[in-house]
Amino acid sequence: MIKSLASFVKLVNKNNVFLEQVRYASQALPQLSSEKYNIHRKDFGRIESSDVDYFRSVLGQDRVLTEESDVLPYNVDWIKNCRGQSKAVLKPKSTEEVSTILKYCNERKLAVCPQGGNTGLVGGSVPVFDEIVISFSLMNKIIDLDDLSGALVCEAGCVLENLDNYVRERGLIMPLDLGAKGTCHIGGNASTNAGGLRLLRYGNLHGSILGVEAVKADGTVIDCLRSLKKDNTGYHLKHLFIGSEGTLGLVTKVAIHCPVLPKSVNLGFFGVKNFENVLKLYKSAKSKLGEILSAFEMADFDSINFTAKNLKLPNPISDYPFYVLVETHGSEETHDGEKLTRFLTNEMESGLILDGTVTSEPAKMQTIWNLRESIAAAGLVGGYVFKYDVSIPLKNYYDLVPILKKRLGDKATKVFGYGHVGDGNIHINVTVPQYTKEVSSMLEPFIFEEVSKLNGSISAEHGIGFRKPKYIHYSKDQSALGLMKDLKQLMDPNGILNPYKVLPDHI
Ligand code: FAD
Ligand code: 2HG
Ligand code: ZN
Repeated sequence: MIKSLASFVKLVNKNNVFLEQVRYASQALPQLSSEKYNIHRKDFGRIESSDVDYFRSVLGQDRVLTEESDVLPYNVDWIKNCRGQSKAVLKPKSTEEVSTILKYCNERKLAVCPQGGNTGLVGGSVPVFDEIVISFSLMNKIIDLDDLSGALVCEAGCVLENLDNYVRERGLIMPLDLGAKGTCHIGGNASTNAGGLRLLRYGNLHGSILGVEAVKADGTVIDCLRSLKKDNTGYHLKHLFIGSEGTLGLVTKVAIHCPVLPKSVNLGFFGVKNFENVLKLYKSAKSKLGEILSAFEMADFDSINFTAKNLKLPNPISDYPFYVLVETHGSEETHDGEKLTRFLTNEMESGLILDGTVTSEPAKMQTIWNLRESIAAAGLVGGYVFKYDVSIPLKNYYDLVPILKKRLGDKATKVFGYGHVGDGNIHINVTVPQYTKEVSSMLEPFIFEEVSKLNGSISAEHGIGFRKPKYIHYSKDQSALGLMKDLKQLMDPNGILNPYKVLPDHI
């Protein structure tokens, strides 16, 4: 049954090729963030040549970048919406160096912006004014892997895909996977509490991360780098650094639990008539596939069609209003095959699945995943894309897409919705020929108000960063914001860590 459903996928695309192509496709630079969003510089020190001399004395000549052309890529975010004005990039190689740099910056009140792979989608990874960029790209050592417990300990600058390749060779996988895996760092993942494609199965990073080492603003190294699954000794401090987007401390090392490499993997890509049927299919997948279900993703027609056309990727099935991607991770091929066959037979007969392809061949699975993972980049080809990563209770999950289409009319090239159904997280992308304040103000705060009315969260994955502090109150109560402010004051009294991000000015 499964084999007879399989259709042929001709082209195999190497992962992340398009990520880089899109990133460097346009030479146009975004307007300075401070001007675009009318931000006022806070009262920080200004970097002087004596500071550069000091940094060079700690890091050496080569690991302090000050040439404008060298610094530029660190000033511009992936989506090309934000541009900072940093004059210096520091590239530490050890925790001790990070600590020394921060102690100095804190004393001089020099603001810093930590940067991992710079794939963040909310402007958090680039400076706004002249914050000094601290890049983790040279802190990329794997420290230890316990293949019995699955605990991996590594430095913050390890690229997620490199870690995944490393642990796979040893019978394990990383507990998270995302389209930016070839570029993003594990430290960036921890700092954003990244979700991704298999959160449904392996949970979020607050669960998978066993411990962290982080450096506070004053240079104090906080050692919470335990590799234990259970450790109830007092406050769970690691959580302060997971998802705080570099505003409470700089993550220098991570201990993370890696699940066992599944022996049997299957991937289905199905055409579905309407969104109601997507939800019915999800319910059925949960009950019929049970513990082997590892991903349940959906994309509407425009998401897939636009991506296939813009990035010249093959769509292995014909056109449908909705697409669903179902993946299983299991340990026994026959057992998984039987379950999958039952699910498919049932849902093809019931009409929930109109057509589709199922495969366990790595190259074919890669082609399907590549199409899904490339949706994020498709909107950047020849234009600009407003991105939202909201979570909404499932019954209203897709409601905002038609509402926004109607609201924007021909002001938008496309409005499409896709995402992690299993996590209640939809990505809404609005593509336009270029960024304009007019479209921006038609979208914001409207979309956040609607999400709030639906009891959702204004950010399910990408965080608050630079772009959303003024909207955080739609998802955080005043009492919680007050505590966030107190924690920030306690851990970073001079406010030098990633200023203008996450916390709104007035709480
Ligand atoms: P950066 O972008 O460099 O930084 C992100 C934030 O973390 C910034 O605020 C930065 O200051 C801070 N930071 C970085 N490193 C450190 C550190 N060591 N210590 C303290 N603070 C630090 N996100 C998802 O959650 N799920 C997805 O499925 C997903 N898919 C994506 C697909 C594409 C194609 C792209 C471009 C992005 C996607 N993202 C996704 C967003 C992004 O990849 C994640 O947020 C990722 O975790 C960022 O990692 P990074 O190393 O690039 O961090
Ligand atoms: C995804 O799930 C990412 O593909 C990116 O979180 C979403 O770019 C986006 O809107
Ligand atoms: Zn996502």
